[in-house]
Amino acid sequence: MPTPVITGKGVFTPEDVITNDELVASFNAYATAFNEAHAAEIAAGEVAGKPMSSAAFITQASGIERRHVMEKSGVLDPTRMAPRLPGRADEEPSLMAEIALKAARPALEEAGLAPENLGAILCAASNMERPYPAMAVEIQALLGAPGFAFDMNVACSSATFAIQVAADMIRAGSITSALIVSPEITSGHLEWRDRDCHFIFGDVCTALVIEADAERGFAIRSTKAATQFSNNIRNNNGFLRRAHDQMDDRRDMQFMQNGRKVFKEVLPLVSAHIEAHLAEDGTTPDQLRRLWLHQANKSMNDYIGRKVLGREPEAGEQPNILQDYANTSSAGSIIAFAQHSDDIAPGERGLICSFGAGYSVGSVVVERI
Ligand code: CO8
Repeated sequence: MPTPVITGKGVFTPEDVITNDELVASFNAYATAFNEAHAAEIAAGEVAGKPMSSAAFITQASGIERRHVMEKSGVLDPTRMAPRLPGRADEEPSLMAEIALKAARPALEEAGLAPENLGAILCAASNMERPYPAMAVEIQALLGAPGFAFDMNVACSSATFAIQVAADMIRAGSITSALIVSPEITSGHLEWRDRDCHFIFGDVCTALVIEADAERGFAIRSTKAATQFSNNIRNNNGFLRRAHDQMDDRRDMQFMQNGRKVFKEVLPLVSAHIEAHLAEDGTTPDQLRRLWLHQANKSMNDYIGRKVLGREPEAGEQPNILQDYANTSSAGSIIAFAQHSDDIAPGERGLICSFGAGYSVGSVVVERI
């Protein structure tokens, strides 16, 4: 059976950066204007006043210090609070396809693989720019790749689940190589007017190339995927929207979560998942040189690192990138892997793990060749 090997990694990072201070200044200007405009209703108890946000809270509660976005002026405009991303004609490349290419090209270059030799392309992300035609098929056309391509969405676990799918196809012999791209334009579906979540997300695109029996890279020893239904992270936008009686823009058409419940429920789920996966793989925690964890919250990662390793993780053993990128959904653990794996020596092992809406947990044990 062929061994799937990660041979190329790519990260496209948008130029625009929003610091916590900039974000909070814009939110507080919006909240102040809202409170002034609704002063009478707020005083009568008919409308809830908007409490102010705080940069100190954001850093302490999440570890996030800044985030990259595709377009910051619209997000920071207190009268708009959404990115300015003009619509495109059908003849033009879609925005997600465009950034997918910017991550895919360096990944293919590192792999030394021409797009004409790709077997499959998976676009794995938490939201697609449109339902169809699949983003992945457009990316395939722009790259000039043969074979087949499809989209998949398992929210934050999209990339690790895609690694499992690609690795299984390579082991089964139906393809000999795959490109996985995760273009996450979270700024489009985050409610920037909600203090509880306005700081959480950022935009990015990651790419991985996986090939059969390559002689360099990271061999995929095993993968494990699991899901368990929960309403605690939810977005109710969808194609039945215009069929519902209430057709206006509701809050639940954007990202919604009960963050505290997610925090409490997902931690034991993930720790148990990783422990079971390592046991099935025959890898002991002390054989893991590095953990590339999902990037949602620093305290969550500290907890998972301690639980999996059975001790305090040493510096560099469990790198975080969330301070610079915030939560980039499915791309987070892949950014950590792409930016913190070059020093892993042949024979050393590591674990990529993502978790989030669904709930979903995906993990991958890799070994440097
Ligand atoms: N500034 C000041 N105070 C605030 C702010 C703020 N910005 N926000 C909340 N507060 C207040 C709250 O109102 C609350 O006040 P009170 O005690 O008076 O009620 C207090 O601070 C504490 O609030 P929380 O209990 O909510 O604070 P936490 O310590 O729990 O921290 C976190 C909040 C950081 C959100 C934390 O709960 C967390 O990280 N949870 C895990 C979240 C997570 O991992 N979610 C995964 C989501 S990602 C995913 O699955 C992908 C979805 C698809 C992508 C969508 C893209 C948009």
